[in-house]
Amino acid sequence: MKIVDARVIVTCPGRNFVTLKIVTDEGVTGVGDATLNGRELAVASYLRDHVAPLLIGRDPARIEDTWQYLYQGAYWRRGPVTMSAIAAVDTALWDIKGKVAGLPVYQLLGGRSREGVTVYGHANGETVEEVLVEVARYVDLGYRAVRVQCGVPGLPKTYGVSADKLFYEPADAALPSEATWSTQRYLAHVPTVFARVRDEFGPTLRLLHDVHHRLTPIEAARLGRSLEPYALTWMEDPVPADLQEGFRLIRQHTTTPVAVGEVFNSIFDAAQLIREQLIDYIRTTVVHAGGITHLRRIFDLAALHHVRSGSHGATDLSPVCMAAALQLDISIPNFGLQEYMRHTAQTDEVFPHGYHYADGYLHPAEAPGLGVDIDEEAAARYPYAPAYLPVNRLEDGTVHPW
Ligand code: KDG
Ligand code: MG
Repeated sequence: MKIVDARVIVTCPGRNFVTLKIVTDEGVTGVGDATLNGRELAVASYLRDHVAPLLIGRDPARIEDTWQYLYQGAYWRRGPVTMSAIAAVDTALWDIKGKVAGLPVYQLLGGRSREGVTVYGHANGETVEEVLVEVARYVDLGYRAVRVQCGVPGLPKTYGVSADKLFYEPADAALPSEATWSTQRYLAHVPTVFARVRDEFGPTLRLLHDVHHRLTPIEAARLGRSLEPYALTWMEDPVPADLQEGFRLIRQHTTTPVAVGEVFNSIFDAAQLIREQLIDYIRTTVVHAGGITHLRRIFDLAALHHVRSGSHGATDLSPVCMAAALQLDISIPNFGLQEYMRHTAQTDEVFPHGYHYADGYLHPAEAPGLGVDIDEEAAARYPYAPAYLPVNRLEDGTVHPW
C-alpha cells in the first residue's frame, strides 16, 4: 500500500479547524487534526508545502519510521507548528492502520483498561450565583468532574468566562481583544467561589480550576494553599511552565494537585516536571504533541512517576483530535481525566464521529480506525475566518501571561 494524496482542509464551522486527509492507492483514507488556535494557516502551509510532498509514495504502515523521518529529518525540532503537523500525519496513519486491521485503534494500543473515559466540563459565570447554576447543569448531565471559572469583581472581563456555555469559544475576534488582570483581586476571590461550590454540591464532586498561567510560583503556592479546604482535583497551569524548576516552589507549599501541559508539544517540555514529580496530571494532547505515537511516550514516562493524563479537550481541538485522544484514554494505565468541551452542531456535521457521551463518560467509537471523518463538501461551506485568543494586560497596561 502506498500514499497517493495528502490533502489539507481548512474549515470554519463556527471556529477554524485544520485537517489532514491521507489517501492510499487502495482507497483507504485516514484523518488527522492539525489545528493550532490563532495560527491555523502556519500549520496548513507547513503541511501543504513541506510535508505532503514527502508523503507521496510512502508506505502508510510505517508509522514510527514516518514520525522519525519528519521529526529528525526536518533538522529544526519541536515547536507547536512542527509538532501539530507531525501529529496530523501520525494520527492519520494510525487511522489507516486501524482500518486495515479492521480494529479500533485502542485495540492496537493494547486494548481497554477501563469501561469509559471520565470527562470534565466547564462551568463558568460572571458571578458565583451564575457559576452555581452552571455547575448544577453539568451535574444534571451526569458529569462527575467540573471545572469552575468565575468572573473577578472589579475586572470587566475574565478569560474562561463566557456568554456561551456548553460551546465556550475563547478565540473571540479577528484581531486580538484585550482583557485586564489583577492578581490581588483574583487571589482574594477564588477561594470564596470554591467555598460556595463545595457547600452546595458536597465533598464528592470532582472540582477543577484553570489559572491560565497567570501567577508566579509563590502566588500559585498561596492559591493552592487557600484552596486546600475545598479538595480540588487539580489547579491547572498555575504559572507559565517555561521554567520547570519553578514548580518546586509550588510543591513545597501546597498539597493542591497541579495539572500542566496544554501548550506543551514535546516530551522534553514535560520531562523535568514529571521526573521530579512536580505535577500530578499531564494535560498534553494528540494534536499539539506529535500525535498518538509521541503522546503515548509522554504518558508512559508519566506512568513511571505517579503522574496521570488529563488531556486538553477544548473546542479548538477538533473531533478528529478527540476521537484519537479517546483511543489513548481508554487504553493507557495512568489515565486521569479527559476535558470535554462540546462542539457545536455545525462542527459535528463537518466531522461525523462515532464516539459518544453517556453518564459522565465518553466512549470511543468501535469502528475500525479512529471512528471519525471529515465531510469535505460540508467543510467547503465554511471558509476560514481569522480569530485570535485575547491578550491580557495588568491594570497599568503591562502585557501579562494569559
Ligand atoms: O486555545 C486555547 C484554549 O484551548 C484554552 O485556553 C482552553 O485553557 C483551556 C482549557 O483548559 O481548555
Ligand atoms: Mg487550560
